Amino acid sequence: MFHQDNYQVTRHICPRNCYDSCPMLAYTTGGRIEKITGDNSVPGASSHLCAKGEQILAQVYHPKRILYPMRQKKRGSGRWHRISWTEAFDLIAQKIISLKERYGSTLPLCLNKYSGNFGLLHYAPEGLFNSLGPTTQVCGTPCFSSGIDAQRLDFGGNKTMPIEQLRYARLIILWGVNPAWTSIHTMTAIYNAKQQGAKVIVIDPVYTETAHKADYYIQLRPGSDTALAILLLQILDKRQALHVDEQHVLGAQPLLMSIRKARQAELLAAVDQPLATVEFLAGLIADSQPMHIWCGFGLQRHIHGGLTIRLIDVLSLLTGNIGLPGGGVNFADTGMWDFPQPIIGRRPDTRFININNFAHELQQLTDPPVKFLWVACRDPLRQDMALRDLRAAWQDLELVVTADKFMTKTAQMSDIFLPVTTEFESLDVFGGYFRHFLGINEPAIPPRGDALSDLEIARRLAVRLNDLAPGTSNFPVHKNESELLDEELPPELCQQMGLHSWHDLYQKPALFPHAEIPWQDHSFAHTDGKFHCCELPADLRPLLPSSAFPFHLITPHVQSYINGQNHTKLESASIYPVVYIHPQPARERGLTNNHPAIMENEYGSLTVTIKFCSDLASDILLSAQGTSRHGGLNVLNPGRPTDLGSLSTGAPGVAIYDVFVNIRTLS
Ligand SMILES: Nc1nc2c(c(=O)[nH]1)N[C@H]1C(S)=C(S)[C@@H](COP(=O)(O)OP(=O)(O)OC[C@H]3O[C@@H](n4cnc5c(=O)[nH]c(N)nc54)[C@H](O)[C@@H]3O)O[C@H]1N2
Ligand SMILES: Nc1nc2c(c(=O)[nH]1)N[C@H]1C(S)=C(S)[C@@H](COP(=O)(O)OP(=O)(O)OC[C@H]3O[C@@H](n4cnc5c(=O)[nH]c(N)nc54)[C@H](O)[C@@H]3O)O[C@H]1N2
Ligand SMILES: [Mo]
Repeated sequence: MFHQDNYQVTRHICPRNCYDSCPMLAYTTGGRIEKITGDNSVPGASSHLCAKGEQILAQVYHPKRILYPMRQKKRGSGRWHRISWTEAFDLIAQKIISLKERYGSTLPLCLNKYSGNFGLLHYAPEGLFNSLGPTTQVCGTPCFSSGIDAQRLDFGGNKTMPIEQLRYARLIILWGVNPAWTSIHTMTAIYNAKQQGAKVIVIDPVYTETAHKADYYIQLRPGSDTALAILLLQILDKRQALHVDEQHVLGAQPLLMSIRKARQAELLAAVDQPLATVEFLAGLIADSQPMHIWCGFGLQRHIHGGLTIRLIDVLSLLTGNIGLPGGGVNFADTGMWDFPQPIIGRRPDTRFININNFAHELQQLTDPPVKFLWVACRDPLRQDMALRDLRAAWQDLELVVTADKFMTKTAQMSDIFLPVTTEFESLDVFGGYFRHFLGINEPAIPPRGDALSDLEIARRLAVRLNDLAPGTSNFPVHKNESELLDEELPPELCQQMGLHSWHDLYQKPALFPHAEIPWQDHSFAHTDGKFHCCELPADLRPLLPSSAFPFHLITPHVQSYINGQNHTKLESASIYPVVYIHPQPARERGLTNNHPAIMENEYGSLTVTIKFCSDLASDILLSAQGTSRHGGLNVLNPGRPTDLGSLSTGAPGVAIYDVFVNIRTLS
C-alpha cells in the first residue's frame, strides 16, 4: 500500500479465470474505493483494464450484492430471510454431523468449486472438506484440459512464451481463440507484431472481432481443425518443408506415414474449404519463420480437441518453429500448478467426480449418495452441461449451501446463502495460467456488510463443527492469512521468482517461474528428453449436424464480463438468450429478426431471441454464453467428453461446442 494525492493505493490482481490475470491498483479515499486501474509496475503489465475489469468495481458496490447470510424457506421460492453467521454455521454444522452419523461416512458431503477466484487462499473450501474425512469433490475443468493433456503428451509439460515475444514472429495464427474479447492485452502485443510486419491469420468458424482485425480469416467447419492440420502437414510434407530431427523427436515417421495415407478429398470436405485456401496457408507457413500459433480454449471444445492440439504442436515442431523467439505454440502455462498448495490438504481417499459430467455422476452415486452440496466460485445451474439432468439431481440434495456475492441461478436453488468478500476486502496471492503474473490482493477496505472470505468461512465452520462434535475437522483454524501464505510460498519458491518472501508483492507484482522461449534447446520434459508425436486414430470425423438437428450451436465467451458473471448487467440483459443466425436459413423457417423462436434438440428446448447475422455460415447458430437473464443454453448441451483431459485433471475435457440443434417459430 502507498499513498498518492488523497488516495490510499492498494495492490491487487484480477483473480478471475482469464488469460490476462491483470495486476491492478485500487484507489481508496474516505473508506470507499473510487477507481481501479491496471498496475504496470511489472514488465508486460498494462495500465488499462478490459471491459470486464470495469465491472470489478461495480461488483464491489452493486446494490444487488448480497452482504448478509440468508436462508430460503423453500428452494426456488425466493422467500429468503436474513440470518446470523452463528445460525448459518449451526445449520450447516448440524447437517454435516448428522449425515456423517447417518451414513457412517463423510462421502455424502460434496464440494463443487471452480474458478470464481483462483487465489491460493481460496482453496480453503477444499481444505475444509478434506479436513472432515473423505468427501466428494469435483475434478477436471471445462476450460482447457484436453489441450493441457495434449501439450503434456507432446512436450512433457505446459509452457507459454511471454506474449512480448510476439514481436519476433513473422506469422501469427490465432486458432480458435478470440482475444479481442477474452484477452485484450494480448491484442496489443499482436498489433505491435503486425506493425513489425507479422501477418495475422484467424481460424474460427465465427467471424469474430479478432478476425476483423486479422490479415486473413479462414471460416472452417467447427471441429474440423484436425482435418485442417493434417492437410497442412500433407502439403508441407510434399513440398519437403518438414524436417524431422530424430535426436529430439519420437514417433514422427509413423505419424507422417499415416498423414500421407489420409485422403485429401475427405479432409477437404471435412473442413469445407477449397484446396487453394489450404495451399495458401501452407505456403505462408513454409515461408514465414518464426511462426507463432496460439491455440485457444475454444479450439479444443470438440470431441477431437486434444488430438487437434497435438497435430498443431507437430506442425509447429516439424516446420522448425519450436524454440525460436516468437515461435512455438501457446496454449496454457501450468507453472502455478507446481506450487505446493498445502492449504488443500490433499488426501488419497477423496471421491472425485467429473465437473463436466456433474449431473450424471451425482445421479449415479449411491454408495453413499451425495446429500449435502457446497457450491463456491461457481454457478453450475447456469454454466454446467446437461442442465436439465442437473436440475433433476438437485431434488435429492438435503442441504445446498452457496457461497457467492450475488444471487446466482445456483444460489436461487440453495437453502443457505453465504456472502463472500471481493478481492478488495481480504488478503490473498494469485497467479495466472497464460501470462505469468503473480500478485497480491491486499485489503483495500474492510469486508462489506457481514461478508467473509472463503477462508474465514472455512475457519469459523471448522470451529463450530469441533464445538458440536470434537475432532470433526482438523482445518488449521489458528493460522492467520499471513502464516498460511508463508506455507503456500516457501522460501525456495520465492527465490525462484527473485523474491525474498511473498511480502515483496506489496511493493510490486512478480512473475512466476517460466521460460522466455519455451523448449529453446529442444530438450523436452519427457524422461527421454524427446518430443512425442501423436498417432492418428482410425476415425477422425468431426461430429456433424443431422437432418433433425441441422445447426452447430456455438456458445463462446462474451466480451464484457466473464462466463455467467453478468451480475451487474443483468438488469439490462435480454430475457432470453440472443441467437444469431444467417438470414437465409432463418427466412426458410419463417423466423423474423429480433423475434422469439424455439431452439431445441433431443435434450431440451428453450425460447430464444433471433438476430440476423450475414457473417455466419448457414449451418451455425451463435449465442454467447451467460448473456441472458433466463440462461438455460446448456439444457441443450449433453456435455460430450473430449478425447483428452484425464491425465492432468482426472477427467476428460468437454466438447462444449459439439452441440446440434434445430430452430423454429414459436407456434
Ligand atoms: N471477456 C471474457 N474473457 C474471458 C472469459 C469470458 O467469459 N469473457 N472467460 C474466461 C474463460 S473461463 C475461458 S475458458 C477463456 C476462453 O477464451 P477463448 O479461448 O477465447 O474461448 P471461447 O470463447 O470458448 O472460444 C474462442 C473461439 O473459438 C471458436 N471456436 C469454436 N469452435 C471452434 C472450432 O471448432 N475450431 C476453431 N478453429 N475455432 C472454434 C469460437 O467461435 C470462438 O470465437 O476466456 C477467459 N476470458
Ligand atoms: N454454453 C457454454 N457453457 C459454458 C462455457 C461455454 O463456453 N459455453 N464455458 C465453460 C467454462 S470454460 C467455464 S470456466 C464455466 C464457468 O462457469 P462457472 O464455473 O459457473 O463460473 P462463473 O460463471 O465464472 O461463476 C463463478 C461464480 O463465482 C463467484 N465468485 C467470484 N469470486 C468469488 C469468491 O471469492 N468466492 C466465492 N465463493 N465465489 C466467488 C461469482 O460471483 C460467480 O457467481 O462455464 C462453462 N460453461
Ligand atoms: Mo473456462
